[in-house]
Amino acid sequence: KPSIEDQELLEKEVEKQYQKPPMYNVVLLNDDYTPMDFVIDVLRKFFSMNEEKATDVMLEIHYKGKGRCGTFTAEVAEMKVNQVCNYALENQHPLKCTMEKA
Ligand code: TYC
Repeated sequence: KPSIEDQELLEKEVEKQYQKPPMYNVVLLNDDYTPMDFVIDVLRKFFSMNEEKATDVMLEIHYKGKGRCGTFTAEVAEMKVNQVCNYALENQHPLKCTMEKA
């Protein structure tokens, strides 16, 4: 039979889980046409990366096929994906951006 202390610990764990919202990675996909500088621009503009970090992430996407731009709640991740998709469309680049459960 679990002790009172054990039960209290368990309740605290359950409570913590309810307070944690599900998180999502915003992911950029590689393609053959989007200029590297444009991807760096996107990472700096929408994900607040400095030049060095943005270049690292861009190259990771370029060589590995995809890369994580950041991790957010569902609402914020959706907003980032929309912003990036619209910006790519406006500039006529085929850059693809999606979100996946973290
Ligand atoms: N592969 C592109 C090129 O060689 C660069 C690129 C990087 C494109 C990342 C998309 O998400 C991307 N110009």
